[in-house]
Amino acid sequence: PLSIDTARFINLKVEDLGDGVWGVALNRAAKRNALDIETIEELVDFFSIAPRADVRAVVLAGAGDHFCAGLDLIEHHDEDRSPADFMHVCLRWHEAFNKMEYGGVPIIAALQGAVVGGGLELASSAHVRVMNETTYFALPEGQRGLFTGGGATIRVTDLVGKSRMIDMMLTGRVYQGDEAMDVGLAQYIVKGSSYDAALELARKAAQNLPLSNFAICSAVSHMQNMSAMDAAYAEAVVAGVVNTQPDARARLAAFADKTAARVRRND
Ligand code: 1HE
Repeated sequence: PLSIDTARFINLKVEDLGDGVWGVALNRAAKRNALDIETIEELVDFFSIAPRADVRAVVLAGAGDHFCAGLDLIEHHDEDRSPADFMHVCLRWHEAFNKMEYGGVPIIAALQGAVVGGGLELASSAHVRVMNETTYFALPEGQRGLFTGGGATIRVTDLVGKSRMIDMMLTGRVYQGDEAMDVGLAQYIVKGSSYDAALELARKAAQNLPLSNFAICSAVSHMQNMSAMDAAYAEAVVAGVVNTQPDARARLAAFADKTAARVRRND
């Protein structure tokens, strides 16, 4: 496996949290974790290495009171970019976010405060989103004279559906609390620390076999881009590999000899 040199990250705080769980936190609280070029490059870096570095799950977080304010508007203003320049910026965002969504390493996002614009694009590239009472979601691009460029047209639309996506962009609608849950922006809402809750989920996911997690956090996304026929075929092929992995035999044996936990309803 590759090793991860945590010291080389500047805008990200990268930490080994033990048992294969890693923390990746946007670390520019003073700028509300706005996504500048350097931060995106560091995300590309980390998520290029993670699948080959025995990373079994990631908690994706933001330092301070807000998860992420989206595109660094000051950098964008100062750079006064050409269309081609900004296209290439967006392509780097896609590089980072595709590596997250398709990389096969479970990513649990811990959300607090603003999850807006590109911040929502980043959050929607994670596999699980945990919010709390402070979390709010919006796409302010329309109001700023901008458009989404980091995959929101695909991933946020997947989460909330086309009509809600267009409404968010047109009117700047803010979703928070149970309503945000109901429309699909997050899968968990907790009182207090979304980080602690996300870490607990990451620790749980990290106990699965890595090859199972690879399939879950890569194949499902790939299959969405396929025809139903191709997806069914790909599913059979993936299951052929995953469901016969030698490491699964001990888990199957534990079920057979009745030592494995049974699936029960919640109390
Ligand atoms: C920033 C950014 C930023 C804050 N780029 N510097 N995204 C937005 O339209 C969201 C813009 N930000 C906000 O609405 C607010 O800043 C927040 C709700 C996130 C936080 O509010 P608040 O009152 O806590 O902070 P603040 O006083 O507004 O900002 C604190 C500092 O963070 C300040 O810098 P300072 O040097 O003056 O202290 C802000 O300039 C800085 N800051 N947000 C740069 N976004 C690939 S296309 C994607 C398109 C988009 O993402 S559009 C995103 C739009």
